[in-house]
Amino acid sequence: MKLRATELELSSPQIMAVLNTTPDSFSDGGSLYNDESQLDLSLVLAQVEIFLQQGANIIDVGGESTRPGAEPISVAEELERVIPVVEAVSKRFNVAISVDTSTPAVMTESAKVGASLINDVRALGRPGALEAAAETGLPVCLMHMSGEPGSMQDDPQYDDVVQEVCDFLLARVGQCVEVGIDTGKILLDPGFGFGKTLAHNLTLFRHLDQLVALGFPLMVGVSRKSMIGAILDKPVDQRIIGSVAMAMLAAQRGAQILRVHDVSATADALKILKVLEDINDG
Ligand code: PT1
Repeated sequence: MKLRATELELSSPQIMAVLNTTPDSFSDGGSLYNDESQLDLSLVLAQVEIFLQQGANIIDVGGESTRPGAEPISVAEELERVIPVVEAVSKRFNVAISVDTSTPAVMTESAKVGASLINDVRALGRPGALEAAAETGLPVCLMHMSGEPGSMQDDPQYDDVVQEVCDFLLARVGQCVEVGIDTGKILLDPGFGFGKTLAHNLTLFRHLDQLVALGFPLMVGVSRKSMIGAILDKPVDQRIIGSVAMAMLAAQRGAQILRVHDVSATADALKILKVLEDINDG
């Protein structure tokens, strides 16, 4: 799959580092803001440099929080947060940049300033998103979410969560193909924590092979999420080891992109996995 500046090697698991431009991220809120509560591009570039030294392959830039309970922001506000960051990172570093957005205008404008991948938790479901994404020519990651962040955890229900997530994602792939997005440019993501109970998340994880079998590169994001908090009974600042363990298991089960906050720890875990798998190959 072709991403700007780098041909992404998806045969070995890639690390996507989360760069939150929101002042209220659930795990690292506001760390890129200066004392005057302004998003500070020099802090952004310093953070990206650290991520790259730690082994990140992709930088995921998001301006709208989608954690449970989060409310949408205006298009103007999202553009104002995201576009300068994508532009600055793209000018400074030769790294693939993904833009975590559901907003057509943000897709269009980010592509112009150097984004390599559109990561949409609403699977291009907003009006105009399919067309805007197709127009950019960029690869897209389609994620499953049941409901909207503000209410998605109120009472999630499925008859068969694995089947329903697979059916939803394949239907969205169909929509993409209809607007001219090449199937070779599509990634899928089951959307851990997006309108799912702990039991739903665990069932999906146990059956990750069924998502891999759909035939598209799989993205998995479990980093620091409440599902890990629920298993460990630990607050968000004590979920790193659990997150890395789960990311490593996802990689072993065939996930090609791991969306993480803790790049260095995840990179170590993946190195262990890689040498073990190389030994199996030899
Ligand atoms: C994800 C993802 C994402 N997650 C993709 N994009 C978030 N492709 C943002 C919790 O339960 O998994 N895949 N963009 C962050 N969203 C959440 C959801 C954060 C749930 C926290 C929780 O704590």
